[in-house]
Amino acid sequence: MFEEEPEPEFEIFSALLFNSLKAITFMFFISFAMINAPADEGKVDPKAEMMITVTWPDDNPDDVDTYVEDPAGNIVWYNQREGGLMNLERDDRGMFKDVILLNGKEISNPLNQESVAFRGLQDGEYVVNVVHYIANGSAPLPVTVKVEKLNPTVKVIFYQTLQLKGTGDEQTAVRFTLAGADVVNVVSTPKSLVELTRSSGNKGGGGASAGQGGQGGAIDATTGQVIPE
Ligand SMILES: [Ca+2]
Ligand SMILES: [Ca+2]
Repeated sequence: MFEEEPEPEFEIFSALLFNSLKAITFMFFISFAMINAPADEGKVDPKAEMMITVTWPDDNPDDVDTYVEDPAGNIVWYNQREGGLMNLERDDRGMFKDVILLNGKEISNPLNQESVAFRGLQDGEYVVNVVHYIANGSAPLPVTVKVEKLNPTVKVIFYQTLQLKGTGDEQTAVRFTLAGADVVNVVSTPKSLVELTRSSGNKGGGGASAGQGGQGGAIDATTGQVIPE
């Protein structure tokens, strides 16, 4: 009979332990849910060191192209989406193919945005150009270019809106030089990258992946069309 005395104490202890475990499990799931929620929304490459974002007004049918050159001379553009440590995440062509299927219904996505992510950084000068590949209206098109260095904290290096003046217009938004952790010499001295991709070597090649008619040859500055070689 007397041996049974310790039991209530043990029961209280085990009940406490069980409740604490429940609480810990609950808190674990809550924190896990909180960690997951923003990650789903942003879809930013978690390994990116730098991000260049080019946007133009929602629902605008114009096609703007982003060209970025790294210090080694690699250029990313719609026909060459990867180069060095850079990656053009998406070639936005205005309204073209901006349609998603939702419950069997076609919904058009108003967004006009292209972005280039850097998986790593290299010392030297980068050049960021935007090209008015296809213009539909007569008015200048406002195109906003944002350059961010993401680590260790987000630092906006450049944020400005340019006016593209029509099909074939190529503008240098910004040139900047990386020197270790520093960003120096942020300027916008024009440098054509379209010309470089169309001339020697023609890194773009056949153009099968892009389907935008980039078959090499020079680009006609007034029409924006590629002149066949
Ligand atoms: Ca484009
Ligand atoms: Ca679009």
